Amino acid sequence: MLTPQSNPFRQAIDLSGLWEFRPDPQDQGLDAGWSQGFSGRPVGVPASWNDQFADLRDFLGPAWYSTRFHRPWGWDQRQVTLRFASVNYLADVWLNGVHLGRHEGGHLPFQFDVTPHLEDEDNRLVVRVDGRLARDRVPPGQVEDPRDSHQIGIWPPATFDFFPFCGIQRPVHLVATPRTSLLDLTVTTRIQGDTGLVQVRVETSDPAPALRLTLEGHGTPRVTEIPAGGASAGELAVPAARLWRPETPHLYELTVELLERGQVVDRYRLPVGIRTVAVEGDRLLLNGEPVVLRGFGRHEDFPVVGRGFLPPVMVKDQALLRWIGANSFRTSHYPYAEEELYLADRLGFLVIDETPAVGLFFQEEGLARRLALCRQFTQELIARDKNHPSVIAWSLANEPRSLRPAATPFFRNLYDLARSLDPTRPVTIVSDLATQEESFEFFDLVCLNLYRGWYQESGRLEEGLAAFARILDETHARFSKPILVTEFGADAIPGHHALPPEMFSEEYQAAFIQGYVQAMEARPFVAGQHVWNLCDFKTAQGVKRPMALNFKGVFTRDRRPKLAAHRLRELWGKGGDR
Ligand code: GCB
Repeated sequence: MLTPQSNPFRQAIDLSGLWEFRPDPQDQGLDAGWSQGFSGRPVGVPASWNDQFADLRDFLGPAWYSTRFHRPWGWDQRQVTLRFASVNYLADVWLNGVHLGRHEGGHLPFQFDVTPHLEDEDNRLVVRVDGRLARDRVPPGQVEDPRDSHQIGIWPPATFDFFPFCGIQRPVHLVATPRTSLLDLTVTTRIQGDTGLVQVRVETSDPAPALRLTLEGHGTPRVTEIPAGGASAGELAVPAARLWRPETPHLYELTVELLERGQVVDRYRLPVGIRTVAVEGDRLLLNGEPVVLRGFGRHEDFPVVGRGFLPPVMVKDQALLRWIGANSFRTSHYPYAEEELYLADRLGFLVIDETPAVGLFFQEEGLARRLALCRQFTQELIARDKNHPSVIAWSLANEPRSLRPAATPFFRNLYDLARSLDPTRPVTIVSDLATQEESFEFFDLVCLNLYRGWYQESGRLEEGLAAFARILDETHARFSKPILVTEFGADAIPGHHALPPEMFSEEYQAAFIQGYVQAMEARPFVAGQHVWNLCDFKTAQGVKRPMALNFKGVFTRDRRPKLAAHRLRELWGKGGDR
């Protein structure tokens, strides 16, 4: 699916701003005809609603949004699509009283063809959003059996450790395209000697039109013309290619043009990084060379906007990653805004891109539905992010409660789907079960979350570190694959100091992280060190989360460094490689 773009052939209009909003705790809006339009209280879009209104922090829906817009001049001859970049969790959309459809799942885009429904003036757009937590949703909520959830007794009753923010959280665009247009592009790259090979597959609204592909960025532009009736695919060879890698994230620019009678009728531009990713034995290879990911698990989380789209925070966070010497992050525990990935492409961060499947459990009841949702999310994620050089692996779940027998076939199903959709990237899940996670037999990477010396061996860091080292060695012995430690960390309340270090002090967090990094540096099969978390973040309320915050950030929620941030910067030699 293409990210909206404006040029002389296609235009995107952002509908962000102040919309009308009505909570619907009795679920009466549908019967009361709110789908036809209504006025309520003003709400900022895009953003979560929870932190905008003191009376609605823990309210998860349903709630209604509406806005009005005019059709731009000249658009009556165009194909018009309405695109939502993310609505959490369940969205029903009406335009001028017509139900356009429904989308389930936050953090992934969906769109509707609205060409037949548009009026010249005063178009009424209405969205009903339901963010309630339920056992048959993904991520699930209301799971009370401790065998199936780490999160018991918190409020709201999420089955995951971050606040269940909801609403229209990313931009809503109206996109006008020509009647015959480019629908999708798939770019893959290979390296042969010093030549980069860029393969481009093009999907168009009419089958097999004429196309022109142009790749610019270094040396002579490469151009390929594909005649009408052809394969809608082409390959561009780039001699002496500049490869994309964290230290020098070189981007070429691909222009795809759709031609009718020799005239350009549609155009789309895409940054392209020439690079390969592979797993060989227990090493992860980027462009054929072993690579070690150093970085963080993160969250989209900021005061007032909640999980809302906020470009300055993206820029700030990637600047902090650069400052500290990181080269990587994971989009824990859901896909991040597309802009975050375009930025990572430019700045050279290696991204593990994760679906919203956090807190999965495997009781038979509702399992088929949860699998269908996970398949949908995997498809939508790969469709959205397949062209980013920064994305080097797909993560299909975080910390599933996999000890029930249904877990392994569930993940085999998802693994096969992901590999069939994208054979070019490793596929994994992130687990806290180490050797007991049977699915690591077939996943390409072993991603572990470990908190020994925190949740276990609490306050006894030396014993925790010994347990950590033992688990690394045992897991390596069992699976012989690259191990990425995708989470390790300790809460530190900013300004709390202790000598000797004690839990929740900045010293304990810094010592914990230092001990873990040293243990991983000593093991060449550890291909990734992701500290949990870059920043403190909002959670549900519960006895483990004072101030409803997770304090494992090495930066505070307002992005100030703790002691551990300075310690990491020294340990990671500000970007230096081993
Ligand atoms: C985990 C989870 C993460 C939590 C973290 C913690 O294993 O994956 O979502 O926030 O532990 O701090 O407990």
